[in-house]
Amino acid sequence: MKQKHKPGLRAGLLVGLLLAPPLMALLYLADRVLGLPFLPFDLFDWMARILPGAVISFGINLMVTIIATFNLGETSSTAKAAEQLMGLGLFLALTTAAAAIFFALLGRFWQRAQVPWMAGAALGLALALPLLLISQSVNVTATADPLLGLGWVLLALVLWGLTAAWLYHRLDRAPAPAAADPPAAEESAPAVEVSAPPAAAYVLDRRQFLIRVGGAAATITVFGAGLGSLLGRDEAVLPTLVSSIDGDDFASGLPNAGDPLIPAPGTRPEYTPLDRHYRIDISLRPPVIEEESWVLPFTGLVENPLEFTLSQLREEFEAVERYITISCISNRVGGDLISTTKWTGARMQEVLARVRPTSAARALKITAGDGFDEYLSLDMIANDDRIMLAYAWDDQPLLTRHGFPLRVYIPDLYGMKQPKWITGIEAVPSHEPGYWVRRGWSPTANVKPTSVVDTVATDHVYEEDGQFYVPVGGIAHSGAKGISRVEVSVDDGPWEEARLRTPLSDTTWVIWRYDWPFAEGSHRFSVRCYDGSGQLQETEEGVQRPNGYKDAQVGIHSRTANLLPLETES
Ligand SMILES: Nc1nc2c(c(=O)[nH]1)N[C@H]1C(S)=C(S)[C@@H](COP(=O)(O)O)O[C@H]1N2
Ligand SMILES: [Mo]
Repeated sequence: MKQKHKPGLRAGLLVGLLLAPPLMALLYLADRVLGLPFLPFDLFDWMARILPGAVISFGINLMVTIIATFNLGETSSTAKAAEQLMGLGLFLALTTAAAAIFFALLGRFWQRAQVPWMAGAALGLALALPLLLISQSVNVTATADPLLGLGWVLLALVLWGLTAAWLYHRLDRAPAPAAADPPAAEESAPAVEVSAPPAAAYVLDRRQFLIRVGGAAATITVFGAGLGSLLGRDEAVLPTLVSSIDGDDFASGLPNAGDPLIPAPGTRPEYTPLDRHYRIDISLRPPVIEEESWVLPFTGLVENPLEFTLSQLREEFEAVERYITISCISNRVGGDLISTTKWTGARMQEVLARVRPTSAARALKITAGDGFDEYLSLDMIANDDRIMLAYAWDDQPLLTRHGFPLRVYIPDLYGMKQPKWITGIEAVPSHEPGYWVRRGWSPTANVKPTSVVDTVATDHVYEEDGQFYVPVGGIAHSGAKGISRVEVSVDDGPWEEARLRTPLSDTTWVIWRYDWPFAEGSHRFSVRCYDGSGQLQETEEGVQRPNGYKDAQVGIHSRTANLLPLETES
């Protein structure tokens, strides 16, 4: 047997890397099957709460840019997946660093021949305690008894610590790799030799032993994660009744079905299918709220504080239906963080009439199941009967990710002002900055007019009276201000008026279409819009930041298309 060093920092790193995936897989399995907390996501969500607004907005911007630049797919789901990966990476880094430090300390201070069990348990506890506090403060998905969650986290991490201690001991006792062994032969050995008698493990050298541990870790990971995703239940999305309006595939049933203007082929669906509605929120997974245990307390400066159940909100108030486009303030010009669906809910004015705010009340503080909050001024409510507490989207109860059981709608504001998963409303004496405003975003968050070229339908060129045309089209949106005019410019030529389709409502986007007299070659199509009051959209590219706060991106959207020569009949 050769001279060898005690396992140290490097061995600890390796062991940490090997142990993290099975630990995460088991946590995931328990999360999916028993509703226990999933620490990696909690860790990420907690970081997102405590990091300064500037760091968060830089991160969001960078991610949205990367997704757009590399065309990685639909922004909100891609971003969510990327964040979830970051959560796993963060947890892996944390536990690996802990294991490395643990090994380094043992290498210096543990001289005995026994397994350092106590030290391992202490390591597990040292990690479990802060993680429990973190989970306690941000977790909104665990449905199991909190006591069970506490026990499970302690158990899982102490087991992890004990495993690290045992591995330390085994690596310490194992012979160093024999110089004569050809390393290639070792590396190609199967990871798990199931049939090998356990006693043989003791004569394995460090490298062989670690390969076995890696095999076992991989098995547990695949088993845990696989079983977790198999057994976990996902939310069913009923098919959207009225779906895409896209060229010939023209939907009826929408309020503007009779409008003669057919969108240019390739224009996004005027009514977003529910499973394609963008989604943005502050947690890696949406809070799980059970209808049976949910009530809406309406308290604070009111003469008649009440608690509403969901069925009371549905039955005791007129059900208002409205087609609505909402957009995220982080949407880029031409981005996909904007969608349209039909909302159903109770008028906030009517609900207020029941609780009767006192004369001292100025605003409503709306709190949400994920720790999000926003303020809504009573003046605004008094002036706008469209503000609603919505419980249905697309004629079905809100999906969990879109705010079940209740969310608010406030016309003309970006999504950041409109809490989902409402858990309480309180009348308060003053309007305060809400969640995103405290992190530096616009205190007003009024939607800015924006227009997008969705399509230059080069494969739908048609002839009329001896002239060829290419259909160009897209959307224009301005919150609740309406769109009065859309103009298109080709190759920086004059702005020409586009035709507008009647919108689904005065709170949705407008579909526009412009049929351009065909000319061969590469051409750039740009669009701009005017809101309902005739105000031209902002045309300079960038983010408008009066007073230093962060606001939506603005600017002209363009799309370049290469128009091939038409085949002419001879
Ligand atoms: N409780 C809660 N409500 C929230 C958010 C959130 O993180 N938590 N995000 C807001 C933001 S930034 C946007 S853009 C909209 C998006 O709504 P959607 O995900 O249903 O499309 O929800 C808003 N309401
Ligand atoms: Mo947003």
